[in-house]
Amino acid sequence: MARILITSAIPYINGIKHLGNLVGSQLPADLFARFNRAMGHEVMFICATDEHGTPAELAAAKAGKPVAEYCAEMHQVQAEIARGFRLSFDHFGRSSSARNHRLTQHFAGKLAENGLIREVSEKMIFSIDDNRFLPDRYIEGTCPNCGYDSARGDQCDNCTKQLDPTDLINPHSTISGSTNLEMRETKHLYLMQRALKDKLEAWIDSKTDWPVLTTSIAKKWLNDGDGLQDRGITRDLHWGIPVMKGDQPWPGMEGKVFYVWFDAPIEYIAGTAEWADANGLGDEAWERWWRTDKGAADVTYYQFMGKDNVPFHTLSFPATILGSGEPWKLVDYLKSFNYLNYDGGQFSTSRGRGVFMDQALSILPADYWRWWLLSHAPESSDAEFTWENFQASVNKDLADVLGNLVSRVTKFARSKFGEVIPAGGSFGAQETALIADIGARLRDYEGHMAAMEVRKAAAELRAIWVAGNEYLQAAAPWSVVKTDPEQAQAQVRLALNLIRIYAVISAPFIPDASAAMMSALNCTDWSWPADTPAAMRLLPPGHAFAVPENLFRKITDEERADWQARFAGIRN
Ligand code: B3M
Ligand code: ZN
Repeated sequence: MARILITSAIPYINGIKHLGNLVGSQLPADLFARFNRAMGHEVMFICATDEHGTPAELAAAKAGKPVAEYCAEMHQVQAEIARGFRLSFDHFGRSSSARNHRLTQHFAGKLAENGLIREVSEKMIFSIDDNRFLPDRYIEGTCPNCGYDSARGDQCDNCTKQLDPTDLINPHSTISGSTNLEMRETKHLYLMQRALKDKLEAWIDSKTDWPVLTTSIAKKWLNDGDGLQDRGITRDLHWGIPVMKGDQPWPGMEGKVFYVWFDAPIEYIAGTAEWADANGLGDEAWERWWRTDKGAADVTYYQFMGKDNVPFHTLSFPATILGSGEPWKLVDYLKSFNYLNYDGGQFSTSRGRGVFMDQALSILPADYWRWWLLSHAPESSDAEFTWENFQASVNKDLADVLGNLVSRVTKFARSKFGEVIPAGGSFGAQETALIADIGARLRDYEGHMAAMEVRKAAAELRAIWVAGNEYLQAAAPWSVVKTDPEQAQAQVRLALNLIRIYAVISAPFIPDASAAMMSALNCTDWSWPADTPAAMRLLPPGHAFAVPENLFRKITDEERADWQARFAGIRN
């Protein structure tokens, strides 16, 4: 049994995420967590809301609420939606937690002790009309790297380059739109990433099994142009983690907070501590996941995120960890995703274009979305959501292939042999061939799942469903029953066992449908079909079952057209 630590990028608190956000981190992380639990591994799966910084302040101001209240409410909203999508976090934490305050201040203190923090008196952009400094998202302008005209003060969304507000060309305030800006003196802390460059490079070079997308982005920012920059890790904001050196005040830093991207990844650790607190466990319970000197040496740590978050996870956060000089766990495997586009354009939170998580659940159950999103995950390139494709996948894969098999088999079995697994006959050549085929495909499926090849895993799972349909088509128990009812009983017995196998192996993708299949089979044995021939005989003759409700319904053309119109823009 392996020990597997999984974190998903923690979504910003400033509103409900769209399906592109979901498929870029939380959903594939959940797939992987569920698979590893099913394989019998010990899993810790952590996510949280990312509550600090300008995104939170701006959204709270827009909602007319104090920022702490806004964050508390939005955390509940996001937690509820996560439950709706069946995201199986062991803990869904908050980066504003006391645990994260303490840990973030701890890391800053260690970095300072190790000589990796310098204080810089610098001129920052001050908005005269807004009477405040304009860090990060309070300022927008043209990206000096790619020319994109809505680059933010901390990062360009177009080319992913990490920026400082002063890098922007033609900057303006996002509060007032004002360009009446001046440079004013203020003091900030910088993390000396340059000093860690060799260590970071050696570490990244050691990751030969990482996806190309991940390492190419990491190396790009490590070596391109002016190379790795020291990063400002403090801000002139009110909302955030107060700048402290461990539990000591930091002279000259009064009234300032840490930069949101400094504290957000630390929340992965803090979130695990929150999990321990919530379960009444001591520090050793979370430290054994994170401290290699306290039991985490045998943990394998996987991170999931969209490509825009890769620089922060391959450079900034590892710089914090390595620079601390303490034995914290570094990520072992970083799975990153391209973007999911929406119907010929981009998903846009600001313009309300595309489907947002709450809206998705109000139209159809989680499994429909989970299946489409995962089977079309933007792995090797950007992917596109279209309603036509969604309708076709749901109707074909879920309703026709899987749903139909379950309903056909259970109904036929009930009508001919009653609601128990029939005892007659024995498996012949066709059944043996199917068992061998499913067994081989299962090993492929496990391989893809373990390698986080999400699309390939989905394709193999679908192929396993199809193989069952093809077997039924060829075996035709509905004809055989007329001439050789014993043989038909054996076929039905196999098919009912196949449904249990489908339930178990499909659960990481479509957990609700799997639960419905298991409950119809009156079965609580979720054991993974490692031994396929044995798994095909697991439900014994005489075992009672029931015909389930239809697992999936089809999406009609009218619905598709209606939804297409409804989600074209401007969320209201
Ligand atoms: N909140 C950005 C995002 O939601 C950011 C991720 C933080 S991961 C530590 O895409
Ligand atoms: Zn750019």
